[in-house]
Amino acid sequence: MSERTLVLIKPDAVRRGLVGEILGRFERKGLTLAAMVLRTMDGELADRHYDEHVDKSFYPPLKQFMTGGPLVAVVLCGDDAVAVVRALTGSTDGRKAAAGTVRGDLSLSNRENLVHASDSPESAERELKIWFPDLA
Ligand code: FUP
Repeated sequence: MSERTLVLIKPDAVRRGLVGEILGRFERKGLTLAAMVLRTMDGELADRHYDEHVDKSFYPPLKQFMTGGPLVAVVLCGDDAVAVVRALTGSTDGRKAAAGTVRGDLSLSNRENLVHASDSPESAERELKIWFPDLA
């Protein structure tokens, strides 16, 4: 069933020149772009986006990282897009993520892990409203 999901290509990926590499993996899989913007998160947006994490001990350095430079926010569409994008992204810690995934191939960090991807269709709808409120 066709779905939409939110992907953030994080500031480390922009800094390292990996936006094309990462976006290309999703495009080659067959997912299609529905929206895309280069944007720097402010603290308020970070707190909304990471609502479930704001009280965690790792949140202050995560917030500093995520607000520290521009990122690329993308809406991707396709069959089971949420699960497919999560599979291509890999597990959170780049040191442990499987080879063949974005994080497994390109990240050596549990924080600077290149990509955010919505973890459920419900999260995707919540996050899409935050990042692309005008998208139909
Ligand atoms: P994920 O769904 O894989 O992006 O991971 P989580 O929602 O669990 O975590 C969100 C972000 O918090 C991760 F992408 C990186 C950061 N994080 C840390 O910095 N330290 C941790 O111990 C766990 C997560």
